[in-house]
Amino acid sequence: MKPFKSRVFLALAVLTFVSHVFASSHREAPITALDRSADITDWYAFVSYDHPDRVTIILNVDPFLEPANGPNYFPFDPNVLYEMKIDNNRDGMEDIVFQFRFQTEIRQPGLFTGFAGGINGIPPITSLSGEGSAGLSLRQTYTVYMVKNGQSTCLSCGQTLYAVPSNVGPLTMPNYQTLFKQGIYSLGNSVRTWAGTADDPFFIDLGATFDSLNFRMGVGGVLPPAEDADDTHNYAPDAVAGFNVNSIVLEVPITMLTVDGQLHNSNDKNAVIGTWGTTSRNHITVRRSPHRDREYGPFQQVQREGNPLINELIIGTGSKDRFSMDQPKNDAQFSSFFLNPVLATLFSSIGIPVAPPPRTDLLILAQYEPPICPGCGPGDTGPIADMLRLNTGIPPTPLGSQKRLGFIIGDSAGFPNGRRPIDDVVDIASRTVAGILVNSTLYGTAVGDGVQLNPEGYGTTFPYIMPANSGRNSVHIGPGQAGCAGDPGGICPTN
Ligand SMILES: [Ca+2]
Ligand SMILES: [Ca+2]
Ligand SMILES: [Ca+2]
Repeated sequence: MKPFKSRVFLALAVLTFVSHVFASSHREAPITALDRSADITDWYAFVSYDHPDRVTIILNVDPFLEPANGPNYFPFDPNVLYEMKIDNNRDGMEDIVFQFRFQTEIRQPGLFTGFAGGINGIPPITSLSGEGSAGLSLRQTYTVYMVKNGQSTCLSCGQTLYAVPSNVGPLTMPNYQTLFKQGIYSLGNSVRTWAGTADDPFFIDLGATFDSLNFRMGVGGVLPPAEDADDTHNYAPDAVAGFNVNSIVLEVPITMLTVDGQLHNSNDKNAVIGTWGTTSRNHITVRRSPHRDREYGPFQQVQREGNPLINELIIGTGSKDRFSMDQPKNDAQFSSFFLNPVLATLFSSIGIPVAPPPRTDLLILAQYEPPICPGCGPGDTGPIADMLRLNTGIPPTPLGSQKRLGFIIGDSAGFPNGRRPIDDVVDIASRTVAGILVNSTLYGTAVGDGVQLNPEGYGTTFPYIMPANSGRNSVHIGPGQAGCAGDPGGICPTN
């Protein structure tokens, strides 16, 4: 186990009371901490910045992929069913499901590594298929199906989709950006897909967070106004910097998702969809050494993610596996967790004013209601269900005008109206739990970890993520190392 992971593991083991607090969903539940390829790290859904008639959905799995970790790097698990689910009639049950399955081939079985180039007569890898792909020994293809009204439709059939491998290094993959772009596939009807290893867009000062909320900024993690207003620099080290993640990205027309197949303005309740991602495995695994395992039986859900907030900040550790494996429509069983969230108590104990329970304001994350669904009346809320709700009638905020604090400061195309890679979920979620939506004057303390952005940047167009970090040449950012503003030499604080 690597030192970094050891530290994370220790923090998880010791600080069980905050173990699920912030870390997006990187190893947050007991079962998925042991089943990393089925571990959903993050779930995003937003109206495409440059196609306001489409929605982009991102399902990220398999946390903390160290880019140098050869020789096999990070294939998707062919035994996992990866799904994106959409509720479009407010009953908390899926109406449309996009299913992804991966297959692995070993094209150079005599080779010691999954990827080679510029060595032993093998040319550098410049293509996912055909000429220039010979060194791509461990190669994955994938299929995409859509299930709607009980009918399963193959969206990928007729072409071969290749997953983009991790960025091994410049000798093996001299123009990785080209491979990244080759992974974009049009499936017809304005549907596009991309799958592969990418930079993890999530950002957080994980070490400070797990040190019992020992943030480095100000007193008790309260950002000074100038820093809080700065969306362009980090003031604390991003613990996820330089790590990769496995990413599945899908872009579909909004008309493919709404209940009646139409576009709606933001005041129409039918503009709002509920979204979540799941991973599942077969009911039975039979071990047959020295032969491969065999998988049998219907799929069983391993994990789900809708809002990063509810999964991470609200559900108690003892209920987390049950939460992971259950359906959103059954989430009323967990309602006590968010009507009186433990995290609010923690904030209160370090001097941050918090709204008193019961916290019915947090129900906007679990039900269809204003302000995310202004067209929803009392009869439209649906069951308490953790889904990332997206009002498809709210146009995307142009790239230069997007704010990391999203919806809570008026950038209404940001979390918790859907979620974009730019959204600073740690800060938004902290402030939401404190009660900023109840009263922004009383409970609007600028809680934050000082990490404001993904140091690897953001994609400006589909697939909106950044290429994987280089195995040979990428670095991480820690306390005392370069990568932060505000200190001489851009050194991240150790305080
Ligand atoms: Ca439904
Ligand atoms: Ca990153
Ligand atoms: Ca932050």
